Amino acid sequence: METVIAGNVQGFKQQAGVLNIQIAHAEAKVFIYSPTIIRVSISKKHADTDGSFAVIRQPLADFDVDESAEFIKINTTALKLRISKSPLRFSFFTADGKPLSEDDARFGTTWQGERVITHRKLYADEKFIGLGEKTGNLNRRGTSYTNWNTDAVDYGPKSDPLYKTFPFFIGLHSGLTYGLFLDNTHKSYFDFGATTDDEMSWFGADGGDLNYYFFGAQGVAKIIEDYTWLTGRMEMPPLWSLGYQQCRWSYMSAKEVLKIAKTFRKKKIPADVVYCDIDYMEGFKIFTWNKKTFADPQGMMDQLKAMNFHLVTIVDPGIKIEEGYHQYDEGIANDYFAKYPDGENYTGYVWPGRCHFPDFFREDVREWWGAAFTSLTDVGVDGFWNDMNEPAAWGQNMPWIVKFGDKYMPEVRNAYGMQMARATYNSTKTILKNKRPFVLTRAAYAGTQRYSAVWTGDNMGTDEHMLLGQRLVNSLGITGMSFTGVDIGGFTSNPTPELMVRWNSLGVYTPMFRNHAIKGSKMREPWEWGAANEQIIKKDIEQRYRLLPYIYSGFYQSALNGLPISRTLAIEFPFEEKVYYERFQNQFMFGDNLLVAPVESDKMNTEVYLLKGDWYRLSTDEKLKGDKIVNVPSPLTDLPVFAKAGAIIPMQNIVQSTTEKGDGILQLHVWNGKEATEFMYYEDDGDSYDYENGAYYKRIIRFDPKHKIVRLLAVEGSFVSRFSKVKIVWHGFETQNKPITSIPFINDVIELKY
Ligand code: MIG
Repeated sequence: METVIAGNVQGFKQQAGVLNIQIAHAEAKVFIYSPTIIRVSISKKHADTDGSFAVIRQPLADFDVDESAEFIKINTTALKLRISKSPLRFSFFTADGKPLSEDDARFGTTWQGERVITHRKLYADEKFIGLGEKTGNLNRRGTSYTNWNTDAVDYGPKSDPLYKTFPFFIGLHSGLTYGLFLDNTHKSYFDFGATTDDEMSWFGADGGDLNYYFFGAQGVAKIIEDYTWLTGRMEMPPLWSLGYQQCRWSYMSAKEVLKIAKTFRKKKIPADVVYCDIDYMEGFKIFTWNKKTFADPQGMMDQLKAMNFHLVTIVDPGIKIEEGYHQYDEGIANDYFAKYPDGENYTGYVWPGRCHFPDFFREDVREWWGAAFTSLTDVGVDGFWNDMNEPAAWGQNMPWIVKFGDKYMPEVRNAYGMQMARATYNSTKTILKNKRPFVLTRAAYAGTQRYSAVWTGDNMGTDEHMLLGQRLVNSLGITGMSFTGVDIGGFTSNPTPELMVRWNSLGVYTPMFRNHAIKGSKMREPWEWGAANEQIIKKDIEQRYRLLPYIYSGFYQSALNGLPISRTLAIEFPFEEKVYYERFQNQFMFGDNLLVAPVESDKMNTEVYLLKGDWYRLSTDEKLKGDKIVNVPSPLTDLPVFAKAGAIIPMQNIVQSTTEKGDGILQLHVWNGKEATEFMYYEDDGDSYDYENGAYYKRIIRFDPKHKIVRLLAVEGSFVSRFSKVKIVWHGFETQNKPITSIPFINDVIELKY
């Protein structure tokens, strides 16, 4: 096999917002999307149409290009791109000339057949974070990864690849930050100096264009903001989906589903969601209900609704080959399935037996398939779970000659799950009219945050997996996926009672709080662990419900600027070494104000790295000095969680579900601190799209220690808060304020002196 190295520039021309550069074997195109985002696409042959599953923005119409003897030069207000001509190499600098990322001078971009790789210089102190759902350490330096969406059942703390593809990472060196998104759905590769004598990093794909977006904003949060500007942000999720979710493979009958829901209510353990895994269907046929065990779905749904429960049902891609089955007949009649090159429908075995697979890359197929959700929505289902969409079939090795749309499987495999989630989301959004659907998908590609939440697949019931899961969640957050969760308790094995309790307490601080277990495992519900453990689990779930006003405001931030809910400490402190220590790398900020330290179930004391500033243990108000490592008790009843000095955290009273209105009092918890702080409080009806037309309630809350005042600024938006009173709860103030009083939660400025 010949290796071709990108050679000298033979000519270049600029037209309508794109710079075209010719070399002997290929061409490069350069586009500018914003002062901090430059796109480079290098290809032996660019396609005529320039499509992307991920990107939702257009490049600028025009920009200036300069030339010198050695370079083609592009400057934005934030970035300098220097393209060397002999040979073609790309180097990015800050506006004041500091190197951010440079092609390896020797190799730049190379081809071996269709495989295309770009080699980059590795800086001595360079660290890498990102790539979404990838195992390993927070700092990915010295490791390598492959993107190839896989049904990774039995994955371990080092397995790769898993279910999802997010070819986006952030590089950190010399006090500088940059991001790089390789928008290519082929099997792709990222090597962060794994085996290159610390000389270079490299990335590329088995085919397609070496098409990347370079982000030059300074600050990790700003890069995430730019990345999610480019690829989109999540919409506000339905509030009910932020409550506690109880799942299992499977609750086998309507009777069992109802029994589970009733038990939550009887035991007064808050919950919002119960799931139906594959066994609710007739012979695993998608969009059917089992006639015996789920004989009266409407009756079941009515009872669930009366108990304020929502139901989420699973749908897999595989359509059973069976004449007389509606989806099969229509799919055949209209030619909606993925094909072999000779036009035959591809067949694979999954749960239903022999199956065909909808070609979700076609709009007509997405619409056809999506319209069938009425079989679920008609009875009142409003949550939809997409599984097996890597796509997976028994044997896990779909032939490479299967065709989706006008492309073969290897070219687009990594986007199949995303297209299924897109079909699910768009159609259920239409069907449910002005109600927000909840969509959860296992496979995903960059941009999936626009359609769906994700969970991290089939993990195990071990401490190691609990900590790994937290890293996966934190890392997914870097790549725009804010609504994420893991199977709490571990999917494929039984956790010890201690681990179940600990993991549940961590679930409180996970964007999606879902307990799920494999068929054949021990029952997993909160009351299955003995009376004492049940009380701890219940108390933790109650804590989740108390925090919902804070959590919902966090989701709003995410919808607004892409900042995740669970944030690795590297977002705020990318150059603080301790953040990357193995013993601290799982720590994260949950929203603006809470630092959470995940810890194994058998450790009753743990070391926590507190960032600079002062902190208060959430459970005790004990004050701790930051910028140091502290050893704190970590009993199963008290996960180490700390509020930042100056934290403003809105809470509510305990309710049994998000449908319950509660006592109408917003509890505003404020922790004393030396510096002024601000919190953006956000509320809306929690289940419609009216917020897009101004029906929200938003106000800034300021803590001003200099003037000893907490000020709630005037309200923005037309929504009437569901709280009628506000009660300030002071933490760590010397003169403990007069007894806590509730005052009217009016729309005008509210001032509270202390
Ligand atoms: O072949 O639907 O990851 O959450 O419970 C297994 C049954 C299929 C895999 C999912 C898991 C789900 C299970 N599914």
